[in-house]
Amino acid sequence: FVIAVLAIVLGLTLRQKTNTFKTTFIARCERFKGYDCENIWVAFEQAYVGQDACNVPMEAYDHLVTNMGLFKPACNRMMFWSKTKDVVHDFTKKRDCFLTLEDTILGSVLDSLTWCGKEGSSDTFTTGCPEWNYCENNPVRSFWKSASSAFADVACGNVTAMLNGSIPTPFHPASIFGSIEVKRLNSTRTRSLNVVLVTQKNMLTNCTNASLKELEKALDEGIKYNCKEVTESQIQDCSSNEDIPCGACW
Ligand code: N1C
Repeated sequence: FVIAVLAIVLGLTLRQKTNTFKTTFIARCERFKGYDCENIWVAFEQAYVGQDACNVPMEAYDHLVTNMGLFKPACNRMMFWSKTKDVVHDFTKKRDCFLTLEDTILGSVLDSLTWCGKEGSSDTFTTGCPEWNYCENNPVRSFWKSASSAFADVACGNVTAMLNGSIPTPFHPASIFGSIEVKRLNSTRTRSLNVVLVTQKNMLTNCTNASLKELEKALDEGIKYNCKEVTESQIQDCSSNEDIPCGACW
């Protein structure tokens, strides 16, 4: 009897977890008008539910990411980033100059969430899921790889990337930006990649950094490369001053 009660309580706790996660998913999704969020949830959940949490490849999200029309190109306004999440989103929250993956419906819904499934269970778990580096094919990492691919595939015109000038190697080939997005930029759609190297007062790196030469080399031939060192305070000034036109921020 005690075991039965425990099993029911545990069952309800797990059910609760799925519901809390799903509630967050649907609530965030509904901030975007004109989408069927229940339908998006079903397509999302089928990627990892019932699967081993280290055995969800990025292709598991193909249906969600490629068949549902959730990524629309915004030529000349696309913004990529690596190791600059806070600066970038502080800026994009306040100004309408650029579009990041987190401004699209899927990126916005799943930003900073953790989820996984378990073999033999139809629940979504939010604890006990593998860390980012614990195994390659975990549901969270595979999702960001998949969504980033789709986002880079629609990039067009002049695209921007904010990289971190306060670390020794601003461009990491193994990051999502380096391993997925840069490789998928296509010269028939994308004219240039403009790196904004975000620096602090005590600048550690500048545009001559060796890792940035690697970035330039990794680009599809025909895509122009530019790099500019911009201080964090310059970016913040532009965030808080609507009178500065987007094109004059740096
Ligand atoms: O590995 P990264 O950066 O180079 O990935 C950033 C790159 C961006 O251009 C985005 O388009 O890839 C996309 N992306 C996200 O949008 C995103 N949102 C939240 C990649 N990762 C994202 N996250 C989380 O940030 C993710 O769960 C992981 O933990 C970090 C990766 O950030 P990074 O190493 O700074």
